[in-house]
Amino acid sequence: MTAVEEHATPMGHGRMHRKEDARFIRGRGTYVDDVVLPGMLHGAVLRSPHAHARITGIDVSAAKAHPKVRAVITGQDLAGLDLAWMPTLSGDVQAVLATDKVRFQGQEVAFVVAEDRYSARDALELIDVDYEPLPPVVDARRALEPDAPVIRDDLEGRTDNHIFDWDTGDKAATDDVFARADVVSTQDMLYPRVHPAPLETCGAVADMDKVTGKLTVWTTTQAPHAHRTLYALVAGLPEHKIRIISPDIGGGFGNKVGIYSGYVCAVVGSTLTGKPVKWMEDRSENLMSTSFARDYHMRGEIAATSGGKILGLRVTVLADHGAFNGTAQPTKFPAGFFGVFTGSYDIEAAYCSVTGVYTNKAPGGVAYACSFRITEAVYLVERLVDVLAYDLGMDPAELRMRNLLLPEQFPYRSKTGWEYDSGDYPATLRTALEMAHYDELRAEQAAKRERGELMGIGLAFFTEAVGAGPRKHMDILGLGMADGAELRVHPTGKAVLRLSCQSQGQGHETTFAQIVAEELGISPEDIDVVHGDTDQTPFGLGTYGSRSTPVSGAAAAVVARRVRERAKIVASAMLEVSPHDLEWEKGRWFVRGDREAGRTIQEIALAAHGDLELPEGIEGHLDATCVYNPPNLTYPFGAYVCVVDVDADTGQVKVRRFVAVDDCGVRINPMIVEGQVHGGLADGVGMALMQVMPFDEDGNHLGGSFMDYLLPTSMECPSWELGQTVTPSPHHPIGAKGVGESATVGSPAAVVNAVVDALRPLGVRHADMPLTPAAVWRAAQGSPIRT
Ligand code: MCN
Ligand code: CUN
Repeated sequence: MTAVEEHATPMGHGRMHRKEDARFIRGRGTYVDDVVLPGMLHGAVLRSPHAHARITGIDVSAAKAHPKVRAVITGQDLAGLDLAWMPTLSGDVQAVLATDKVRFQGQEVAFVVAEDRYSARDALELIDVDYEPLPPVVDARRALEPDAPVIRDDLEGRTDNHIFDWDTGDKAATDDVFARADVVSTQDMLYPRVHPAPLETCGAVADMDKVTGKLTVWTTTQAPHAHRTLYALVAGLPEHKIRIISPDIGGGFGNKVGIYSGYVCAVVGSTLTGKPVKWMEDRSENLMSTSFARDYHMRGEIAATSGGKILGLRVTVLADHGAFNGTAQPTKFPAGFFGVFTGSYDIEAAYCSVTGVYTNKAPGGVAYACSFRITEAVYLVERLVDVLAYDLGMDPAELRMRNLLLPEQFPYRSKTGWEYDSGDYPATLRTALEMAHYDELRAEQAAKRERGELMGIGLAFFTEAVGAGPRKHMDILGLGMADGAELRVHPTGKAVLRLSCQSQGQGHETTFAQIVAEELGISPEDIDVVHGDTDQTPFGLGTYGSRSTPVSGAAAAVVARRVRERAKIVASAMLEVSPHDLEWEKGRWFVRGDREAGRTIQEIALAAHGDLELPEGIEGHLDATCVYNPPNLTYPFGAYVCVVDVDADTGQVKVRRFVAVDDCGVRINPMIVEGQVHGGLADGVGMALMQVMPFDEDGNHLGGSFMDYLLPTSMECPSWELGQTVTPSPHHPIGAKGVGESATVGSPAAVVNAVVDALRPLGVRHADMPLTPAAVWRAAQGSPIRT
């Protein structure tokens, strides 16, 4: 048994090595592109070169004449099948293949199915599309101008680019607080458009079996069950004849929540040709056309007393949703969970309004470790607190400490209606400040400033809301946000846990086995986790918004406890005592007062399948199922301290240190949690310093490769210094909160706050991400500084 480190608990929660890594590090994973079926054909997508243009004609005859081409599909062909448009996750519609217009550069226009990938690509060149270019809307602020071109003229009666207005909080009370505040600090800021860019791009292998009528789709999806239901609704296929398999996934980060045109075209291609059809995007296609993240233009105002007591927050947001409103948010939350923008502070009033607009850019918006837009919300409030500290001439740590919620205020109902479940915020911030040696850092900074050197210390304190539902308040396209789990215990006491969520690298095969192991006292090695196959797993909404641990993790614990209760009844028959006289210790039931008289879970499992006369309530095995509908979200939180050195002459930022103290309640596998935090911190450094999806004024996408769209590497990252506090969630069966997105949510603000702090002697109060050397240099030169 090498998989368990010696300091780990032998079973259950602990730093167990990841079970799935045995195949990943040997190159034995099975990703969508590894799926090869007999007679399989290959699809390729023809994409629009224009950001906005009317299609006046498509000639596919030359492509069809290509000797290796089996089918060419256009929007008109799909219209004949009533498949030209598909619903988006936000209840809008999106073109599968364009019929009338193209609305962003890279939009899908035609699909070629050929005998091999190269021929499919070659044939794209043979398709002749007549475009009549239209002026594009690239800047969200342009979208609402009266003379702006109307992007979505496909929608009936549509005369502008407005999608939604949404607000939250109490406007009158907030205005009131602002009217009597000593200080009001205002700051415009942009959270730029970024892309999740997982290592594996998106793709699908669709196989329509005309004999059985069964459609099997191997596909990159974070939510296989939701995809199946959507295929059923969109294509009118019977749901029991659809099987979605999400095999090993090479990173999701939100990129694999939605359904993309290529998936649907692969299904249509397979239906038309009678052969399996594979479609895999290349890197540029992934960066150009699949879900973006952020793109929030925010104006924040923070009101406070001159002594630094924060009174209120007022926020307006212009949200750039691209050409189709495809963001994956629970239906009642068009701006996601941005409503938690009041952050971790005890304030009197808050109000926020968000306006969503169409632009000629790719749709999307769930993506990139966003916790449903909490990344934007945390960035806003944490930047505002620093701006306020700047205006008040106060230390940002002291300002935060003075305003953080106190442990006795939990459960805390925020001014925008969120019920934070648990926390001891001051303790977490203190831990981070101590780990960083904050006072010494400030002294070092003062000495450096004397010498004209730029060193910055940035703080962020974040609160997240993860684990959507409950289903009563949260659904996606009418599907309530709950998750199922099934646990089978074989006669020999080995178990199989079937889950509705799906790992993209988070280590579910390990941690979910650990949850059951802890509950039942079966070794995690003896518990297999099955996920990502709708034919093999119970219904549920999948993995995103760090909801797997809060929802499916709870389901796993509950279903294990059900098995334990069933085992108790069987044990009572075995021991010939009343179930009431039995007591549980990890792995066995024993007779109260007589520790020797007991039966292990393995013995009980065998007996349940054997010839024992089974008592009422047990038919013959211990298996159980459960659907977990969470009573509330879980609210993980954390305190981050970032230290940077800035070279004023080159604008180069070096992240020297990064202290991250996370509280995600009970940690199932501390090593996996730390890995999640490491990844999220790297993401945050990337977004703060280098990542942005740029467009020129014609709507040309300028970030179509990793030469243009920069991702952070180990070179840009310091050796992370992690700490923890543990405040269990009171409503989660094992007290765990989600953590997968925490570090991405909290870290960008810490990095930006550090860089702006470094530039403080130059009078810089704010600078927008990404803080590339050019941006930092310009800010250091004094123009343009955004105040
Ligand atoms: N965990 C734990 N103890 C806790 C909380 C979590 O041991 N208290 C473990 C979990 O059991 C799980 C992992 O940490 O193995 C992450 O759990 P959770 O926070 O529930 O998040 P999800 O599993 O739902 O993962 C989704 C989240 C999201 S939304 C994005 S985006 C992101 C992230 O995970 N995408 C990732 N981390 C990623 N990590 C990898 N490697 N790849 C991605 O695509
Ligand atoms: Cu917001 S990206 Mo993750 O929820 O899959």
